Amino acid sequence: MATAPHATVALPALSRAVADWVESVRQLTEPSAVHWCDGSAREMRELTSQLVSGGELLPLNAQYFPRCHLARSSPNDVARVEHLTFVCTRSREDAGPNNNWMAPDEAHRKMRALFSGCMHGRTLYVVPYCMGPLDSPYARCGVEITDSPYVVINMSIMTRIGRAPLERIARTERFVKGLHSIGEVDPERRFIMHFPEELAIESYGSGYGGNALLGKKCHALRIASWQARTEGWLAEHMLIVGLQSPRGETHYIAAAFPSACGKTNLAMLIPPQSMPGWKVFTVGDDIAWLHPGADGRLWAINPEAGYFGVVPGTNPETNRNAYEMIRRDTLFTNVALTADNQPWWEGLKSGTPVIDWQGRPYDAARGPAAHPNSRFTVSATRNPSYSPHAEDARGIPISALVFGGRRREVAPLVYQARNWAHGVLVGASVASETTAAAAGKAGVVRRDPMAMLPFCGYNFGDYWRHWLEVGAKLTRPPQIFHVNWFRRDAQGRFLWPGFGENLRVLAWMLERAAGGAGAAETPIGSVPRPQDLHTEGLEVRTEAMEELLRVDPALWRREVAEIRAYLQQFGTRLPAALTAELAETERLLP
Ligand code: GTP
Ligand code: SPV
Ligand code: MN
Repeated sequence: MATAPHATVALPALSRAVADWVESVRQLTEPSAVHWCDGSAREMRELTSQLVSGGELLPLNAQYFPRCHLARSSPNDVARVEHLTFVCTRSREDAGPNNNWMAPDEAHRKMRALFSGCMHGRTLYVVPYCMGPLDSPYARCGVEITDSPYVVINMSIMTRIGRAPLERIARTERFVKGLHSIGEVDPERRFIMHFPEELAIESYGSGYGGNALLGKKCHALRIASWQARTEGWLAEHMLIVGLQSPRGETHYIAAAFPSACGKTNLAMLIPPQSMPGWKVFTVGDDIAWLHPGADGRLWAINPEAGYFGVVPGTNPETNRNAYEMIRRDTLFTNVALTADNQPWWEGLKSGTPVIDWQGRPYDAARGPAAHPNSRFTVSATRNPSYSPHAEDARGIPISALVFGGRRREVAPLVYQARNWAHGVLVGASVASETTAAAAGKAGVVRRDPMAMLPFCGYNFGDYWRHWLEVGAKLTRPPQIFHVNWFRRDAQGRFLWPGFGENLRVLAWMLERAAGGAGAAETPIGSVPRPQDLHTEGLEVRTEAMEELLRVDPALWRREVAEIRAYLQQFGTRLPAALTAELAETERLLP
């Protein structure tokens, strides 16, 4: 009898801890089959054709969109559900006023009732995954159990799945346990529960990205932020981008903007023609894990391997990289279709929608053709600007950290914080209009500190303290900035052209970080004067530019009062340094 070669050791035999957990979930959920994912291309091809046969995936026009598919979700399941997302810590205070909280026992009981027998007639998929490059000491592993093949395909694009992560898990037998079932896809029976003290996630009743791809927001932000606090690093809702100047120097920036506020676009921007010699390299578009390095700098890895990006607004003018990237090997969710079966969305600027995102004949009276939160899932390797250092095990060093929001008024185009503690206050004060990425009304301004309101797995007061402590460890800390690409004029038009033109602002930041470039000192920080920015070839009227860079003392006094009221709800957990920085800003305001 021949002995099996190493590579064919059955997956369930690799890790005792994983196998035991899978068995206990099998007994609870009672699936008709169990499939351990090896992550091979063949496995994904087979799964895809199975879904195509079953009508759950529609192949798109193979001439213009080879190997692309469309998935349509239930109309009640199109976005994250923040009101159904909970952090279940032993102490309510540890979750903080920024999270919905439920006692762990109660949450487990509730979820057990939902999961009990929920996989009858379905296949249970075991998806071992690694967040971060497999050879990186900063990477972290988990296993998602799901009964949704759509989730499996997404996870295979968004993370590194299969045998290699399972082998890594087997070395320590430590992993994040993520249990997911789409259940009945009923908003009344839907919960996304996090148990940071147990490294566990339980998600029921939704197949949508952030609710169901558990490696992403649930693990890489909520659970990881908790772990990061105990281990001395940061898990952030940030893109990571490398900028090579015409002199040939490359510097990296990490930027936190709330959901659907421009991370993917900034991460892969195309330099304007009037800025020759600049090159842009994407490291990540949504999540950054930041570690203080032995050299006193802050180092970043992107825990993800793909992009789950907003489709509407993507076109060859706003972002040719993104537009080209999603023409092959891409999974679209909730977009519309043209007569010849090409995907269509608002802001595409060509083609005509014939079928809307719900599969009905398109009728403008019923709203947009593509859902405003329609998404693409695509491998990062498809990105024309993917950085050659994106998978470096130790990460890349960060020169500037940027916070930003979507605000029609108040926040200027860009300003630089006075120092790290002030920068933490600037991050903690981010306000932004809500978007279609989460269920609820869009366009409402709310505080979204560090763009982490929906994603921080613990009390914001403790989180800001942790930010201050990480800063104190850095002898060469990144400079901290705030941006707003979304200022509007009285007619509601954007004052700033955005997209590729944002490079002008990033270039100013890098010059500031290197100790050059001028600025006006204002009560809220350093703001460039028009002459401090690269404006050659920029088509913005002088008055618009002045408005974009204006700091209105009356508006800012009101803003300071609102920030103070917001921060006060964190009571004794609010670090005194933030209160002091806010008082300093107030003192500087005329
Ligand atoms: P998540 O994936 O939800 O975390 O979002 P994101 O921050 O990656 O947002 P994304 O880059 O996908 O942009 C969301 C929307 O904002 C899209 O419709 C873009 O077209 C639009 N957008 C992005 N950058 C800019 C900009 O600089 N100016 C303007 N006006 N719109 C922008
Ligand atoms: C976000 O909402 O910030 C996203 C999309 O990046 S999701 O993964 O669905 O949360
Ligand atoms: Mn996001």
